[in-house]
Amino acid sequence: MAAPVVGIIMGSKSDDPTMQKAAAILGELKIEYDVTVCSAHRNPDRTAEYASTAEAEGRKVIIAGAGLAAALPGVLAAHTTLPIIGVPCASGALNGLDSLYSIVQMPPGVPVACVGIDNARNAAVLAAQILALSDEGVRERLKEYKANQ
Ligand code: RP5
Repeated sequence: MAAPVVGIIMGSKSDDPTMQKAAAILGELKIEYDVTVCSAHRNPDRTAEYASTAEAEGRKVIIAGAGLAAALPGVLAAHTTLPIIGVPCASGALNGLDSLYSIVQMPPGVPVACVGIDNARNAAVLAAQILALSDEGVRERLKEYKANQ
């Protein structure tokens, strides 16, 4: 069975309250998604497998949230050419600045889109904008969403 077009993945269950904001927007825009908890550091093999199989499974965009030394979006990007949108999650002593820098400072040739700290909502809107390039229904719902905010 095909996977939903958007995969939301996060490094820990503790990121869920932040990442639910992305899920809510995708639901509002009637975009299919699923949610996975998988840490780049604690579950490295499963993370690589998730990214390596994502395109063949039918995914089109991945939204990846992580805190602290947030390797998850970058590790996913290392294993797929699908667009990855990283969400730096605020936690720990540096309150998300560490995650922001980890996600945004990718080496040349392996980009990851990065939204603001805890701004999972923008990650969902950006994912919708990517899908809207080839999906007229999403494009129309997105226009309405943006006009009404
Ligand atoms: C990161 O470490 C996770 O993304 C989370 O933001 C942070 C803390 O994880 P827990 O110790 O709460 O599981 O990998």
